[in-house]
Amino acid sequence: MKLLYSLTSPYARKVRIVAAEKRIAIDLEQVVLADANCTVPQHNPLGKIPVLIMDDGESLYDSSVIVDYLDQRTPVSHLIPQDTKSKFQVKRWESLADGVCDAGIAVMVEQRRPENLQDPSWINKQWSKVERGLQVLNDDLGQNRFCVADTFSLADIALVCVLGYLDLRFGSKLDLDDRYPNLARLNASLASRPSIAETEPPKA
Ligand SMILES: N[C@@H](CCC(=O)N[C@@H](CS)C(=O)NCC(=O)O)C(=O)O
Repeated sequence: MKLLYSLTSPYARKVRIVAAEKRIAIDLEQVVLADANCTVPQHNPLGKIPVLIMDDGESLYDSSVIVDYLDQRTPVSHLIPQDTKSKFQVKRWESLADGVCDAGIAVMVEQRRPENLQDPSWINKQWSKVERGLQVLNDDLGQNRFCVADTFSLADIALVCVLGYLDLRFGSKLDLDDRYPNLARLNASLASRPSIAETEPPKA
């Protein structure tokens, strides 16, 4: 199996962390989506990463499908709980964390356009999704040790990925420690876990 990814993609990082936690060996191929000859659209018509190319040439996307597949591939340390209630709590955390990523990326893309073409109301709308999403995640986490059912899961992984991405792109604008202290605490406590430390995005 081969994963098409980039070092800064939070969705691809989620897959890399899950593969490491599950001890599933995957070849990694870094891609540059902006390259004219980038092969991603041949494997994912949406032209997005991550894409997992299976040994028979079939491909899987998006990241939530890939992590579900990897989690079911081996019974070793399930990251998506078997119990239905916890399973859908974990999936909701993942959806919200990924949705916050989507909004953060939308802000970054807009801010990279020439200043006179940027739409401040679009930026504000997307940024308010980031802030509302983080607030709900922070409140849901409360003083708990992990996001769901007192156990390390895909929810914690998705959280670490969105926080890593927002830190990379927006740094102190996020004000994580003061505004979302519960998220900051869990993020710090997971930082030295090998699967997480080894996939940290490079500072721009
Ligand atoms: N929902 C998708 C999102 C994937 C995504 O947006 N990836 C970004 C890179 S971080 C991308 O490929 N962007 C290129 C594009 O949107 O054309 C997933 O979870 O895999």
